[in-house]
Amino acid sequence: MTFNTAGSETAKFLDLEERYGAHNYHPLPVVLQKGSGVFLWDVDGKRYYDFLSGYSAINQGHCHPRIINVLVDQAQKLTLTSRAFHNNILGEYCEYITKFFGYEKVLPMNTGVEGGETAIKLARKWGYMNKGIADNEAKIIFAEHNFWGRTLAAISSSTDPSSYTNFGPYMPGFELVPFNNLPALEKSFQDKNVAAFMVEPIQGEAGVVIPDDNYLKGVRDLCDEYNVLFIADEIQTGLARTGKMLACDHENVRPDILILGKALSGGVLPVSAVLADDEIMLNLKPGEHGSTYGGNPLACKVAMEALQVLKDENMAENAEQMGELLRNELVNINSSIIQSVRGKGLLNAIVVNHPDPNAAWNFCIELMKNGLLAKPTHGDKIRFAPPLIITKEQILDCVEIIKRSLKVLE
Ligand code: IF1
Repeated sequence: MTFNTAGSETAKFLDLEERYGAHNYHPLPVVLQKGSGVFLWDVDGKRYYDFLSGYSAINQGHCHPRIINVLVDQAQKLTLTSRAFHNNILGEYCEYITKFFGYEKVLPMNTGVEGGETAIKLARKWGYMNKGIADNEAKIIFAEHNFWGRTLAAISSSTDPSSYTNFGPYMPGFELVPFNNLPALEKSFQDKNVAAFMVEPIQGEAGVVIPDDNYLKGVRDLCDEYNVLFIADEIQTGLARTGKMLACDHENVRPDILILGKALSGGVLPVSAVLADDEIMLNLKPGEHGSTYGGNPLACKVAMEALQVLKDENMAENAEQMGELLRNELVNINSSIIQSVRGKGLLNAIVVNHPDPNAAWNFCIELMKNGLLAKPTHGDKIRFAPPLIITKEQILDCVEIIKRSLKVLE
């Protein structure tokens, strides 16, 4: 890695991680120590715009004062009881989040991938109990280039070799169809053992891939026609990121199972949730699913405040407007290096067009030097996803940083 860290504390921290931490990531060489709103500060006190937002966990902005207040307040009272006992916050949270999203029940978990695992268990059990699928025959359909985490089940549905290679054997009962392809989906539904189709409304890890208008409506119709559950993974697209509270709201579509994570805690602690109606959720009996931390009072309090903040501060509307502005400004740069700009709300990506395969990485290093943090994915794509509280003035400031940084590639 070529980045001059002389005279700063940065090298010391990079070295510690390198020496004692597993090498399962390749971060930008920046060491952060503080965050507030749309900004991050490194160990030398340099300020950056955050254009990743913890992979969309920080929709509400870093250390949102209302969320942090609730966190600190509840942390001084009660943090964890396990589900062996009741706590005085869980019930209130269940009522709050089910009414917020319009489902009969919620199952609280911690990470996004656990939400995905939970949804698949629910779909399989519904397949056996409600659809009449024979024992151990249930199938779940996924879209190619899906990403829902890194557990053994999640990598078993992956089409990305770096996710699955050398980690087999894989989970049976998973099948793939192309994303944004309703005829292929309908073909897969001819199999009576299909219990569910699990899909991201916009594919995040794949590089912010937006399906055609009415794709989600089409998925909803096919699922109804063939008695297949529609599982929406809104872990990344949800919670105002794309300009609506849920990305499915753009098409007024209601999934049978909704998975939420990331910004459900505003980036404060891992909180995920699976929402469904009784017909699906009540198949789960005591002892059949759960987790030590799922539904803990600290997480429940934080999640309620994180959701309420999104609503009170109209973050969906701001995401819609600022996203529009950002994409227009990026398109207007008219640089041959930016091959395309795409996105919805503040979930955006650019595709870099340059003969050097390291161009996107080098561009991100230059952005970093100029005070903006973004990360390349799949070599040539860069996600631009700031916190949803970003202002017009800040977006325009960021566009100037992007313009200035492009010069390094020219
Ligand atoms: C990492 C990307 C983002 C997700 C969707 C479930 C999960 C994720 C749609 C699992 C997680 C992450 C995790 C993060 C990188 C990342 C990511 F680069 F892979 F594509 F966000 F854009 N469903 N997404 O996007 O949630 O268990 O991690 O809480 O470093 O692995 P989790």
